[in-house]
Amino acid sequence: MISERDVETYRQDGVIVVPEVLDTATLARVRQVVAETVAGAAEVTEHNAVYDLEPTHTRENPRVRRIKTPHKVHPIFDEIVRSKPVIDILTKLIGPGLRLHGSKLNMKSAQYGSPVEWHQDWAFYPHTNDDVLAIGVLLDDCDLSNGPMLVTPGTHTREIWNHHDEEGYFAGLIDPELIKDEIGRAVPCMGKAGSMSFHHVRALHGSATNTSDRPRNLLLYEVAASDAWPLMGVKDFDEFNSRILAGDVVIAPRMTEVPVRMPLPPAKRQGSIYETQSASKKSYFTRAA
Ligand SMILES: O=C(O)CCC(=O)C(=O)O
Repeated sequence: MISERDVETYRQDGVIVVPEVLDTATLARVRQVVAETVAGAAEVTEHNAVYDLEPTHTRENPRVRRIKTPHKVHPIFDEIVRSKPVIDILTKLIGPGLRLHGSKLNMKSAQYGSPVEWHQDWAFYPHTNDDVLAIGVLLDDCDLSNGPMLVTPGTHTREIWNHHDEEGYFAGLIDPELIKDEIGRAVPCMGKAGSMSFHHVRALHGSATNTSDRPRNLLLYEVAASDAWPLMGVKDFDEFNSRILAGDVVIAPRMTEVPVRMPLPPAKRQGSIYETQSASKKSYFTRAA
């Protein structure tokens, strides 16, 4: 599915987009599951274990910003990340031992879908080594108009920027004043529905509000080499190992020299990245009214 040149580009830039990895039948099935899950939001008025809601959500007019941990919501999400084409690509980029760290489905609805401020995923979940990436499965055709994820090539080998606020609490975003140049060099991850982006856990990225009249749903999987262990610890060893995607259980984490800042003390507003970031005044992207 990817060439040696793609692997080289990933090593150099920290991001690649692989066109149309997901077949059309699976894409149709997953869209159906997403539509059914979103319809269920008419039953809720507050964020819960499944839904992160847009600030303007009501039961009459359900507005979902994120489906949390979709691999726990419906088996199709687990099926996709364990499918052969995806494992083949991950093996080339990370190696033969793989573990799912987490998943999320960011829904940027037409006209109001929320932005995600500039950050590095590594600031949220540092590991013992940085053979960790996120897959972004485009569930809709994505171009500049519907809020593509923007990633700055080459930042995956740079510093970990400060993601804390003035009082020292984790804020989940970087002051845009500190990264003006890097923001200017960001490239959009675009493509046809079914394409997948792969971005390194330390790569700087963010994305704007969707002001177009088309949705932009992005299914994200965070995947680590199985010998990369989360520095925040492992609460349930069986559950941890149930997320192995390829290779054996590992109890000897590989330690490398990686720059780390812990996401502690925890964010004032805990929950999804949207909640965490919303406590900060240092936003870059404009929000829909
Ligand atoms: O939805 C997007 O475009 C960006 C997602 C992201 O960076 C995140 O959720 O960590």
